[in-house]
Amino acid sequence: MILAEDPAVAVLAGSKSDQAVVQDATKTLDELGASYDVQYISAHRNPNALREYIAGSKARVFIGIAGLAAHLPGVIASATTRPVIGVPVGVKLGGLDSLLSIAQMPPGVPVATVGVDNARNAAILAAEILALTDPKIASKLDTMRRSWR
Ligand code: RP5
Repeated sequence: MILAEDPAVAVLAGSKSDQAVVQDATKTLDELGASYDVQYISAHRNPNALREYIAGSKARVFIGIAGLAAHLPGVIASATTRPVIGVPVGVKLGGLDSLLSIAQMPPGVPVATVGVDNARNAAILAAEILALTDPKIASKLDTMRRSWR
């Protein structure tokens, strides 16, 4: 884990039951040299704590991971203009419920949505955003791409 006073990515999940998906994100962020903070805060059960966390965070990108009626990424997007990437978790209905909850945001409040349980893609996309201003992360992304050829 890359320790930093102000982590570049905030990885937020709705429940500890999402932990396996969270770990896919953090493993990839580690691989790409992006610092992050992980918090489990439910948009439904603890909305005030979620808003407080977002207001106090200096993260440049948010990853919101949630299943079922997955409002977490959308609520994060409602509280910040920084980019938000949503990861639907396959809890019921093959994750279609959370996929649609995350992808079908109203105009003006976008959440970049990856596939069901695909937290690795969320981490890569977050790193791509950071790489716009961070050459070290850009170089790690290039190395990762080259390793697939
Ligand atoms: C969502 O509901 C969470 O993100 C999780 O995927 C799902 C179930 O949560 P728990 O009831 O296990 O806390 O809010």
